[in-house]
Amino acid sequence: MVVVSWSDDQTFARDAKTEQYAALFELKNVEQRKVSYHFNDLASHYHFGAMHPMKPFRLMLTDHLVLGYKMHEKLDWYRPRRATEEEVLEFHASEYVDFLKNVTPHNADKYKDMFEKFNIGGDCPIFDGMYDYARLTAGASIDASRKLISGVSDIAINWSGGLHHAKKFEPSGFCYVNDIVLAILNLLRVHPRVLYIDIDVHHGDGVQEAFYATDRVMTLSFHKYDGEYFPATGNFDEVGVGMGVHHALNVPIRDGIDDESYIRLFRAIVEPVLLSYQPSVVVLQCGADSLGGDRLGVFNLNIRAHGRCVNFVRELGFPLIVLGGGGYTPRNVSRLWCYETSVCLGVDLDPKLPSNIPFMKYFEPDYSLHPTLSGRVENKNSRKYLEMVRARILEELRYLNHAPSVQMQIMPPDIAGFLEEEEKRLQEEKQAAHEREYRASQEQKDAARAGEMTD
Ligand code: V1D
Ligand code: CA
Repeated sequence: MVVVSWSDDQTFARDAKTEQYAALFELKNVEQRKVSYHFNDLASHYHFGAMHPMKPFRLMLTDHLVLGYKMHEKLDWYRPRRATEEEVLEFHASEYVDFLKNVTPHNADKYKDMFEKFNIGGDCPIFDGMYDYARLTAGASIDASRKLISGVSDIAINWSGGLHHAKKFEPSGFCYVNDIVLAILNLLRVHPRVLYIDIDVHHGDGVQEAFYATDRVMTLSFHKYDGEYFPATGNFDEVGVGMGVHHALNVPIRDGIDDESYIRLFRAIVEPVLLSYQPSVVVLQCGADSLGGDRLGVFNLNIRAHGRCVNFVRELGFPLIVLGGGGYTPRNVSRLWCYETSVCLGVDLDPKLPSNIPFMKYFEPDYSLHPTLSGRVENKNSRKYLEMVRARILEELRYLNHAPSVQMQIMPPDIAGFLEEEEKRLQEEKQAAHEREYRASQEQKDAARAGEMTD
């Protein structure tokens, strides 16, 4: 039995069965991992509208903090391209992409009849450069997935991504193109199983829906749920369908959860999910609206607690894509994602913000990386409730007592064609590896026999 050190206080043992499924990707020493940062500054210049809570400017603030702390010296820094139309079409319907491509605030009148059909309105307005913005954010996530696939990066960060609500046929919840689904589809060309974890305060419904019928992706979302809070989905009973049954997990949380309860719940769920599902790559959506003091959020988390969840996943050692998401108090969003960049790098930052950064006024009066954000909302999550949540998820996991096959019998039609070729290649690779192993063992035996004869 090989014992893999997982983190300071955790040890995971690999038995023969785990070994059998874990052969495709080597776990590296977490401190040696290469981290890439995918950000096109153009994405931070778009405006959803004066009253709209989504402010791409938060990305510029994040960028200034990351540069101010000089983390760019330790990161592989990329300025990604826009996703191509062809790439966007890997998930989104052509009718919807045509609409996104053509509509502008200036010609909106011409398209008015389509607004209801395409869910255009308060949450998802038509704004200048909307499609360009969506393609920039998606291009960054696709590039991040490519860096993992090629092995150039072990961790790839895109804070402009994580737009988890976008659907195949329509935008939703400030998200127009689902960069996460596009990145995961790309990972599935090579990786047998993808684990998607979502710590945005909202349910990751768009990603869940896209992979609801496959066992190649497990979606796990932690979110506020009361049946009304946007998007009003994500109760325990959404577990997947067909081949995907038991591969969607939802952790419904009440208002005001605090640091300790959240971290405990996160670890208590993520650890067994990993053991049961055995992914070969992890995608983590780090929505910053789960912080205390968020304009739309209702939790009580501090920056360190949110970062502890990221660190917990990082320490597992899997290839990892780290994405942004929601977050509506820009000064805290930028602090969080700067801090989480340092977590990915495994470096410590001075809690006092660097003094040489633009927009310093945003960080008044404390100029700290870790302002107190907790304690503003009453915690409605009793111990008993959280214990029940944990037990419900573990119960669901019992159905997953083995890693699902790499082979898929039934796939959603749009994903199936896309993956067929990769599946074949993967099987051939496995067969070739088996044959190599067999030949090597025969050669060893032959050599031993030859040795016996000469002794
Ligand atoms: F407060 C607003 C002002 C202007 C426009 C929209 C809003 C707003 C606040 N909250 N919109 C919402 C949520 N929408 C509703 C609608 C009411 N209808 C019946 C639905 O409650 C949408 C919240 C979206 C959250 C997005 C996200 O944080 O999860 C995200 N993640 O990645 C990117 C965004
Ligand atoms: Ca979530």
